[in-house]
Amino acid sequence: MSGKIVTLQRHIMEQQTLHPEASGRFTRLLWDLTLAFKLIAREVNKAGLVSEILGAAGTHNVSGDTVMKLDQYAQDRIFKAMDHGGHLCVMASEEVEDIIPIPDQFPLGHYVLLFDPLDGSSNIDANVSVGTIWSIYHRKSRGRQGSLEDCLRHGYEQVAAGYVVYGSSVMLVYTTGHGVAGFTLDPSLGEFLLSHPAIRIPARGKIYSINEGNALFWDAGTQKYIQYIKQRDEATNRPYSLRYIGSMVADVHRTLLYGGIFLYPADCKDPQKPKAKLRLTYEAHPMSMIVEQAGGRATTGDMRILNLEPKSLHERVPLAIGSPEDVGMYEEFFSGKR
Ligand code: P6P
Repeated sequence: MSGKIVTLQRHIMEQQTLHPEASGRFTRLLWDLTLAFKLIAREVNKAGLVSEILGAAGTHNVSGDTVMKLDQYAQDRIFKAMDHGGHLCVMASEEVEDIIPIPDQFPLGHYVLLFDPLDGSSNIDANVSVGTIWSIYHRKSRGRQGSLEDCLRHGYEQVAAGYVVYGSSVMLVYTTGHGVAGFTLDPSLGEFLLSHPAIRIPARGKIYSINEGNALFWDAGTQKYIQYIKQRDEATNRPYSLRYIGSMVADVHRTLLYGGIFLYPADCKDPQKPKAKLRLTYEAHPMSMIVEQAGGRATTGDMRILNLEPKSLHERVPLAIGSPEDVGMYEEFFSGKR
């Protein structure tokens, strides 16, 4: 292992050389985004103190400041880090109904930022890992301000995607289309240091991750698949183990590193109207770019996630993501071939 210490900033600069057309604006965009992540990490780590000692969100702490809910804080931090840098023409957030224009007093840029500021935040009071997920696109619209058209894109148009998982350590994982790298925050330096230079997902895993509490509402193919991987068969390396955190960033991060499959299928209580939960724009697209760049796959069951183009900002989609052999087998069950 070379003793070379690579900071995220240095890695981003190196990635820039892989994009001859890059002007440095993209690099500075990522640097500004990284500052927001460090500030969010600091607050998330204090969360227990805030809710137990300084008062729960929505109250006032000892210094009289209003204690923001952490997802509001994360939303606010990212907006304030990104609204003035001149990199973006528009933003959109899982926390905000409509697109977020760049304030008139600030310059506009060439990129579009879509993000989920704090995914899994309902777990925060139990000190369960939560995360931030983000996607970057080139703008598509002409004219001054960006528009909804810039935000409703096929997943394969993403220029970059990444997540930060605020867990036992704070890790940032991202791709610009040339593989996947992981960085661990060194709080003493305030720097993300390269800890996983080239993440590759195992071809097949032994872990499945799904909310079994919804089992009665899954489609027949999903039911059959889950039953299959739970049966004992040493020759085919079964049964799989179940791991489910209930925070997508943490569940997908484990799947990326250990292999296996994460699934959030549609709720088919009403077979005529299947209901999905995860957001295409803010969760499925970015995570799918990352996992595909690491050699994995991501599907609705019968469509590649990155081929989908949302009709609305908060569109939801069923998702199966992870090791290529596991996702491929799931698709066979989903389609009824097995
Ligand atoms: P359930 C968190 O609220 C989230 O959007 C994802 O992070 C997570 O995978 C999913 O919902 C958990 O949903 O229904 O299992 O609690």
